[in-house]
Amino acid sequence: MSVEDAEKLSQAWESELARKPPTIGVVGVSGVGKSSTINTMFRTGLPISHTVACTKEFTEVPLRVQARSGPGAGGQVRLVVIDAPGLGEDVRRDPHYLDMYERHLPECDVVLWVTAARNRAVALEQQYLQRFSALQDRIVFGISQVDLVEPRNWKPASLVPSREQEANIAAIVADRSARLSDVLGREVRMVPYSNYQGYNLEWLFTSLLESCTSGRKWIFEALKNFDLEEWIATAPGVKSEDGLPSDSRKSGGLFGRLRQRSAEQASGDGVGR
Ligand SMILES: Nc1nc2c(ncn2[C@@H]2O[C@H](COP(=O)(O)OP(=O)(O)OP(=O)(O)O)[C@@H](O)[C@H]2O)c(=O)[nH]1
Ligand SMILES: [Mg+2]
Repeated sequence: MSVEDAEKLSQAWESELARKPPTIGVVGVSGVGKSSTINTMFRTGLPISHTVACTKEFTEVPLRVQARSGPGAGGQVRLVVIDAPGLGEDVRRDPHYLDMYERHLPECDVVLWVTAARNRAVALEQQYLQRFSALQDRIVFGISQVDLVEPRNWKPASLVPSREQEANIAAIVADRSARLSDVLGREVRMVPYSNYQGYNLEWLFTSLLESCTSGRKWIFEALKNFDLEEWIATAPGVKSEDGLPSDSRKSGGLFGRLRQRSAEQASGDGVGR
């Protein structure tokens, strides 16, 4: 690429980012761990609850990173993650939440639809997904809380599930994917992950970056140039509604776990996915 072409690309990148930063929406039914996922991936402090439905509004979380490479090298790159209220919380609230989803989801370049590993009743999710089928090509599916899959014998400090859990997680992924594929009429791939164990978060994040299908795909492509460790959350820290410490602090965030994983793999302890 000539110097002039590189300069043009850099200007196009900057003006598109200034017009609208890459935007990822995190959605799904109440309690699956949407806010926790954002907290763990990006070290934010969004309120979470261990007991009752928590997020009530679409909440924009601005993130930024110092770009070291790619078309915007040297500049600041912005990314917006949007935390959504949980669907299915209450029959009286659902119409209002669904209106919000209809208004906000089209603004997202990519949508992470979170389901929980131990929930095998998917009729409600199937209905919601049918309603948003026009947006389905931008949806990435995550199955959260896989640390709770039976026989719940995740070895302390291990970065991967036990063999028995791994087999059950595979069965869950196969079952949920088949049932969502059936209603959406396309093959649905799902990423099993755990915020508590920092498991598969990097795979989830990469899937998000790879799933932008609109004319803004090139912006997401360029984001892949950045080292994941460079992402820095700018949102202020907030404690959970119950006053318990945020999971992100407990696990050290995605990047703390990545560092730990590299160290373990280097010493031969890690088992790849
Ligand atoms: N075991 C386990 N629990 C998790 C995980 N991620 C989140 N949780 C728990 O799931 C519960 C709900 O988490 P939230 O992040 O508030 O869920 P949410 O989807 O944002 O809920 P709403 O805001 O009500 O829609 C909390 O008790 C979290 O600690 C995980 O990876 N493993
Ligand atoms: Mg929430």
